[in-house]
Amino acid sequence: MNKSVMTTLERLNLTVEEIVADYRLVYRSRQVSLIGRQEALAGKAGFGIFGDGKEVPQVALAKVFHKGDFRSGYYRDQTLMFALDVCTIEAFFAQLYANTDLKAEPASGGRQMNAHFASRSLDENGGWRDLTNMYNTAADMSCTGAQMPRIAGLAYASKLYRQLETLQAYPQFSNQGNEVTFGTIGNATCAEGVFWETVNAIGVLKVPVVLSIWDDGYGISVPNEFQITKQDIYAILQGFRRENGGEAGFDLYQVKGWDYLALVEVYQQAAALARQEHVPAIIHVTELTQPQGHSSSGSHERYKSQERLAWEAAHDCLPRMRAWLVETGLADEEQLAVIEAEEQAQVRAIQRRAWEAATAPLRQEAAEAGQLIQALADSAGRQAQLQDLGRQIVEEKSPNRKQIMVAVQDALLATIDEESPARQALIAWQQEQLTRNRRRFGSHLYSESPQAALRVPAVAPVYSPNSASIPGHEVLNACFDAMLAREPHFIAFGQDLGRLGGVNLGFAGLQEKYGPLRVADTGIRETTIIGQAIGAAMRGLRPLAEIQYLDYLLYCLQIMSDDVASLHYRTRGGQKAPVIVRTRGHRQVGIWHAGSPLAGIINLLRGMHVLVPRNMVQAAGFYNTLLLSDDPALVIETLNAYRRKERLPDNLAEFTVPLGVPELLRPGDDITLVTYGACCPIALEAAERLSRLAIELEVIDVQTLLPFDTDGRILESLKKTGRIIFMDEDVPGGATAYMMQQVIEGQGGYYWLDSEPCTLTAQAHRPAYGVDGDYFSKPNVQDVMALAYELMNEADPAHYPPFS
Ligand SMILES: Cc1ncc(C[n+]2csc(CCOP(=O)(O)OP(=O)(O)O)c2C)c(N)n1
Repeated sequence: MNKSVMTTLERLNLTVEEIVADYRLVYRSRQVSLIGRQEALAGKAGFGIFGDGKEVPQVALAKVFHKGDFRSGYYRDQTLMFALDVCTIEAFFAQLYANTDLKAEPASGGRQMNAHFASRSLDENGGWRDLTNMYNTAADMSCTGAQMPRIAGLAYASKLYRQLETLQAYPQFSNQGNEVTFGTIGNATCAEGVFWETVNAIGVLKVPVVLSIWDDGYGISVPNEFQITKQDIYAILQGFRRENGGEAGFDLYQVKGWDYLALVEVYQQAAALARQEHVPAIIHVTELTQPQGHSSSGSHERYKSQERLAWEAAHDCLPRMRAWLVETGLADEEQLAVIEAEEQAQVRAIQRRAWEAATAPLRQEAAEAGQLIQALADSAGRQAQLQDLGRQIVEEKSPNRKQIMVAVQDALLATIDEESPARQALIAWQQEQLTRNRRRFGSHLYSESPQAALRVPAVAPVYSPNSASIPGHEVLNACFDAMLAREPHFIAFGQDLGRLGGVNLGFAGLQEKYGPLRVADTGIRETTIIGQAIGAAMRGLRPLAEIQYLDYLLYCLQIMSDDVASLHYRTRGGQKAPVIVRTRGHRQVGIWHAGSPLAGIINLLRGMHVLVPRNMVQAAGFYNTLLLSDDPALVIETLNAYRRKERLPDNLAEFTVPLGVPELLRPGDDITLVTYGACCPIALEAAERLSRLAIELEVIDVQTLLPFDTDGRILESLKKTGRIIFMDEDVPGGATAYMMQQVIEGQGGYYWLDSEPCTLTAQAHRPAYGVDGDYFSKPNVQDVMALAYELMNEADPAHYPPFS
């Protein structure tokens, strides 16, 4: 063996066996890609995406990935996942075939496309496993760049676990903050804003991240020329470089993706500094290729030139590593040929096993359905038609559940006028399968653990003659103080939250009391404020992330929707991020301080709870509930309640407000008015005035939009009144339409209506500035009165003659 190679191996602490084993893995991973693509193109998978051309840097990365570390990456990382055994090859194929057996496909139970990796942080009961004893991978998403924001938080957790004395008592989450977060991203995705926002946040937070950019020159068909200024991400990242071993900034590395030894060296250096000194690093891995093109959706010959294709063939990291092994004498042709033959055979055998495992249960279900349909044919009039249906489903080579359910329904429709035990048996089987499939594809949208928010016991507030009346912001301040005091994992951050204590002073004085790590300021970076919370929560912390105003939630709605809200669902209960997002809105003035885009929010955030407390005592009760629960939630405080005085409950730290339970604010017999948040005082004032006109409004505060009135209390009110108005400050057809659907359709309110159900909303435009702008943009007391009166006039014109 070449002497200089030997010296390098010694320096890097590498053995020849290890290198050959790495080559074996690189080759194996390539086989997975080749066979996987064939399987997808043969129609055995809906879609296939693979990590070919990116194998060698990933075996180098795997060497420095320790237990307790986290990966937040994307669909090209199969080799890293195989190296760490986070994903076995059998599990990779199971995911390709959408196998819904969680044991076979532990990342998502068949819910995610292939190459969407996830380790299981939670046990079967939703409790945390020892994260320091496993290789962790935050669950992948298909949206490019979505893996970035949470990197800031995953790494931030290491900083807190290292620096906060009180957290040393929780060793299942961290070994003194020694964990590194490894991010991966494609070159083209570096054109997205979320990349830059995250890089900046990591630099500001000074947290241990090693971020790899896999640069293969393209984003599907679009070359770097159209993606990145100067076509060179490394050049434009230079401003982030740490100067002369200083404190601020990143260490930047550039290395060729086929150069095994150089890669090992770079990863060793970067990971050691990140681990020991929390210095972040960016590694630009260049000259990577994509031998099979982007995915199974098309071929890259359509958009890459002959020259480029020839260049890729010459730089493909697999043959280059092979040639290097032979040239340096680390391995010989014969030895490599044996390895390759073994791997070809093994991967093929594993693929076949995975296909059998994925399809056998479906054939079994098809056989059961076929037999039941056959039995129905024997007892029914339309024998030939049913026999055909039964035979077709049984003979289907790789049936899916959709085909089975279609056949069962067709059989039931064909025998609609018959009554027989065979038909009853088929109906029973259909119902059982529907229940199973709903769970198979629908479970874990919310926590199902003993800490689920809906399981937190309600504890009523206690008042005594001594209970003080204080402004709303002081109520919250006392609440947050108590939360910080009793729960060491609870941390809070946001714009102006630290030194100032928040724009409405909810955290005033708490940074001084609990220190700048537990109550922290952040930059103006809504997406990565949420990312910081997601990552921290995935590592056992309990972050409250503040978004200064509701109107700015749109900046981070994407990541809340794609990551937080879907996390528990897309891992089928394997991961959770119990983030509390706090914001405030509704009742200030102007287009961007008084909006209420609730329908957008609740429709995008299924998987989170959305709470809309009308005052700060209710808000405090919700925060107490959330801290006891492991569900993520958004709390929207109402802007005009900070200065209003409220009585402080004596049991401020213990009382809880249950989710999904509306509160009756004022009883009445004539019309039910359903509302929430800042509309509550408006509804109450209108009710007071209407009472003088002999119209009694029953005012109900729903309090939480997600979940919505879980016990059907609004229906009980509607049964009494027969008339209902849904009111809020969203646009027409917004969250009022949702509330109407929940009550009229969901609770069966339709059957109790004496008048048409109404909505009272803001105008379709944004709220105009000023008192009058607000008055004519939002529903006001006079609007409520006019609508309520109109309903009564229609019902009883003699008693309620038209007044205008
Ligand atoms: C937000 C978003 N936009 C577009 C896509 C479609 N898409 C999937 S992969 C991809 C290209 C990504 O290129 P790059 O980041 O260089 O990674 P590579 O696939 O080359 O490894 C695109 C445009 C997506 N998944 N998500």
